[in-house]
Formats: sequence, structure tokens, C-alpha cells
Amino acid sequence: MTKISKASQTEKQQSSRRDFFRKTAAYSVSALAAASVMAPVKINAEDDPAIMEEKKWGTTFGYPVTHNLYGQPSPYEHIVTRRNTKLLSSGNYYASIAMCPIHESMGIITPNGLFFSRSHGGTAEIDPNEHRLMIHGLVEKPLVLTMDELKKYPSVSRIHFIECPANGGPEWRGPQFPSIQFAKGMMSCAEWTGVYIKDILKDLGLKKEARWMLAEGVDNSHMGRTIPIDKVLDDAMIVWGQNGEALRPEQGYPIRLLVPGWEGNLCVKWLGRLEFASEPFYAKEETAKYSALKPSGKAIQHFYANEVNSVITSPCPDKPWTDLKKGDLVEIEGLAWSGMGTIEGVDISFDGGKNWVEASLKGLVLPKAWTRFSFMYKYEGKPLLLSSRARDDAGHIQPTVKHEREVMGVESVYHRNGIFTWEVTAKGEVNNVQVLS
Ligand SMILES: Nc1nc2c(c(=O)[nH]1)N[C@H]1C(S)=C(S)[C@@H](COP(=O)(O)O)O[C@H]1N2
Ligand SMILES: [Mo]
Repeated sequence: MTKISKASQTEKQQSSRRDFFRKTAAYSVSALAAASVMAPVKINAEDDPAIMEEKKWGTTFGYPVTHNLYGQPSPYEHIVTRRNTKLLSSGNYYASIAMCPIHESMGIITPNGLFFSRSHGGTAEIDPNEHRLMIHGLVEKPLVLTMDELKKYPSVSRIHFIECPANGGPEWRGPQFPSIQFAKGMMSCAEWTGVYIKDILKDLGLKKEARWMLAEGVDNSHMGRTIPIDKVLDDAMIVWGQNGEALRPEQGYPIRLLVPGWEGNLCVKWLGRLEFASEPFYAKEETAKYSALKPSGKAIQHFYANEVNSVITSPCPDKPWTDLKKGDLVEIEGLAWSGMGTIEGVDISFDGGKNWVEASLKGLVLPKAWTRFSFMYKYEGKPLLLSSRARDDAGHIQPTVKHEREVMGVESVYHRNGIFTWEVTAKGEVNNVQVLS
């Protein structure tokens, strides 16, 4: 019974495919070429037997629905994973980082299994029933919450990127990685669900002397950061949801702090304690570790927001143009983001920043979120210096590498947002370069 109905269905499918080819063939080639965003299409079925062949997946049952009750990507996508390199590890993989394959991302949401993961003491695996959040210090009503109690607060969902301020940090002196994943993969973007801290504070009563909030994790590193109260009362959140499910252990399950747009290290994972105070607790340690050093040796203290930034994700060294032919229409795509606001526009240069054309923004354009940009390009097979330059609604624009070096020197590790350039060779290979003039 099943077999017969399947066979007849297949026959129907095949005849409708034949119709499709007949109809498609009726359009003239020039009409296809005129459509500006049309990818090259094979219009002759005989050219491609794959379309007419019966495959094994069309003649036998697939997996039962109960096979993979928590789903996995197709095995054919196995190459798309986070990655690590010894260069980015402090001798071990516990205090280390797994980089996000940002060139494989689609839209602006990073799947949870690919979200970049940075920890100083490994990934803690916490039993939520044994986890508590303590909120104390300069509040009228100090409080200890179970996870169930915390989740009783009205929740909100917001799309924001998290970026380690050291993203691209190894490249102040020059390009290091022939790969976008390693050069720019210390960031990801997700829809986070949780509660605004300002809403919890309505209950607890913040004392007016409070100027800082300490956030501390309960993982092996017990990482602590202090955050200015204005930012806390603006948009800081405690989150337990990530893209529609519970946070992953790598992202701080059961709860983490989210400080939208600011340095990733402020987003304390495995969050156990918030303390409000008039002085910054970890100020000394934090200043030593996270301040930005200028060429004069002076440090810029409390340098928190990730500045406006962008990178072309296609093409890139990991996704070159080596299969293109002259005349092919190809989409240049990339990601732009700013921790200070919303992306207003992105320009693209083909000559390393001498001339610029405006790209279009596509999909959702949200504050402190990845924003995707796109530009349709007719490939000419000639060498290019391909750069992107983003600007945000706070009035910031990405500096040139030259300008960035003049202001910051090359000794810093953090906050690189200079214009990023790919060299595209005549063969379509893509190299990581920096334009210094
Ligand atoms: N408790 C705790 N929180 C932490 C860290 C940590 O090691 N322990 N690493 C921080 C750093 S340096 C960054 S960049 C972000 C990374 O977040 P992710 O691993 O979810 O990408 O988490 C921050 N929060
Ligand atoms: Mo970080």
C-alpha cells in the first residue's frame, strides 16, 4: 500500500519537474540575465542527471521520528563547528576559547551549538536545583532566589550580540589568521530571555549611594566584574533563555548576566551573586586586566562598550571565490554591529578604502545586535582589496587601521574595530590583510 502510493507520488513529482524544466526553458536566457538578483540556474534537465535519479532516501523509510529526540544538524554539515587553536589557548583548553564559525551563520542568530565559548575555568555543569542567586549590598531588601523564584519575574526577550573585547586582538600588529573564524569569531548573537535587573530592583529598592554592581560567577574561575549603575538600570538583564531554550552550559546555565553591547567579559556566566556598592570592587584587578593601553603608556579606564564594527563574511579565506567565473553575479555579505546603538549603514570598498559604495542592510536591524549587510557584485576575476565600514546611530564610524594605530598604537589587546580588509586575488583566493595607508 505504502509502496504504491509512494511510487505514484514519485511519478507525479517527476512529471511536475519535467513541466518545470519545460516552462523554464521557455524563458529566454537574456530574460534570466536581466533579473539582477538571479543566481545562475541550470535550465536543462539533461545537464544534471541528479534531478531525475531516484535516490535511496526516496525509496526507503527515513529515521523514525523518535530517533533523535533532541535534534542534530545534518551529518553533511559536520564541518560547521566551533574551533580552537593553540595560539588562543593559555596552554590548556579550560581557560580558553572556542571560536564561532561566523562565515557559516545565516541571518543574525547564532545556533546555540555554535555560540562562541570563552571560559577561564572550564564549562561548569550546574544543577539548577542547587543554584541560588544572591542580591545584596546597597538594597533595602537583600534577597536569595531559587531559579524558579527568579523566573517568576515578567520575562522579556531581546536579540543582542556578545563579543569578547579581545576579538581580533591578536592582530593589532598585523594579520595573524588566514581565517575569519579565528580572526573575528569571538562573538555571536542570540535572542536572550530573562528579566531586566531594573525590574528586580523595583522590588528590592536600590539605595541612592549605589554606584556599582558587582556580578560574580560560581564557576571555578569565580569571575567577578563591576558594572556602573547607569548601565545596570538601562538595559542589563539576568537571562536564562537562549534562542528559545535554556542557556547552554557553555553560556552560563542556569543563568548569566547580559550587559548588551558591552564587553563580553561583563556578561558573567553561572551567575551567583550581585552586590550593589558605592565603590567598584574589582577595580584594581579589572583596570590592570581590561583597560586599554595607549602608546603613551596611559590607560583608558572603564572602556566598556564594543565600538561600531563590521566584517565581510562572504567572501573570506574560509569561503573564497575560487569557483566563480568572470561575469558571475555574486552576493557579498557581512555582519555589522555596535555596542553603542543601531547600525545605520555599511559601505563597501573594492580598492582598500579609496572609494566606497553603500551596501544594503537586510533582515532585522536592531540595537546592539548583529546586522547583516549585502551587496550584489558582478565578479570580474581581478584582484580586489575588499573592505567594509559600518556606522551607527550614535554617530560613530569605523576608523581606518592607520587612524586606529595612531590613536592606540599596537600594544593593546582589546577593542580593535579598524576597517577590516580581505585581499581577493585574480584566482578568487582570499587573504587576511591590513591596509596601512
Ligand atoms: N563566570 C564566568 N563568566 C564569564 C567568563 C568566565 O570565565 N567565567 N568569561 C567571560 C568572557 S571573557 C567572555 S568574552 C564571555 C563569553 O561568553 P560566551 O562563552 O557565552 O561566549 O563570558 C564572560 N563571562
Ligand atoms: Mo572575553
